[in-house]
Amino acid sequence: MRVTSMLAGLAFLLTACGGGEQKAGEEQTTTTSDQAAPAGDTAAAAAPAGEAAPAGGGATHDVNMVLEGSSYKYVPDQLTIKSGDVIRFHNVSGGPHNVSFWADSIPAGAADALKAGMPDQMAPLEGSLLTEPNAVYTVSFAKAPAGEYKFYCLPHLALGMKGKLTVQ
Ligand SMILES: [Cu+2]
Repeated sequence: MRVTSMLAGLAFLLTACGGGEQKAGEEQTTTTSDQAAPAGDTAAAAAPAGEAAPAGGGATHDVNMVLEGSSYKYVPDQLTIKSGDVIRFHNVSGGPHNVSFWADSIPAGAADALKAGMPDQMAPLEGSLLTEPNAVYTVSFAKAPAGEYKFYCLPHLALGMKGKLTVQ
């Protein structure tokens, strides 16, 4: 019974996702202005490379999950990493948050890498919910194929909380 209601909930969320995707145009605008600004974001994303390498030998990147005003977002919501790197998603404010990947918006072979790299999945490609303040969800991109990975927050998908990752 529980499984049935969960699936119904998922179906609803997936439907909601279709509507959210249509906002792509708005995102483009935001992206452009972000790139124009000499924000600290870029430096923060680039800084971890080289130092503080995790066990796997890759770099560690940090992404905050926040509620700013009335908008839920990943900060940064776009980043580029190398295969073998690790991303630490921090529950900063507005949680619970999680990290889910769209099965049709990741490169071929990526699902297997993420299956191994995402702990405590609620469903395939769906990271566990972070309910505790300051909780961290770490995703390993060991053996992750190069390409674009689009991800979203399950509780806040309808509110546009999503991001894009490029693995090199
Ligand atoms: Cu969220």
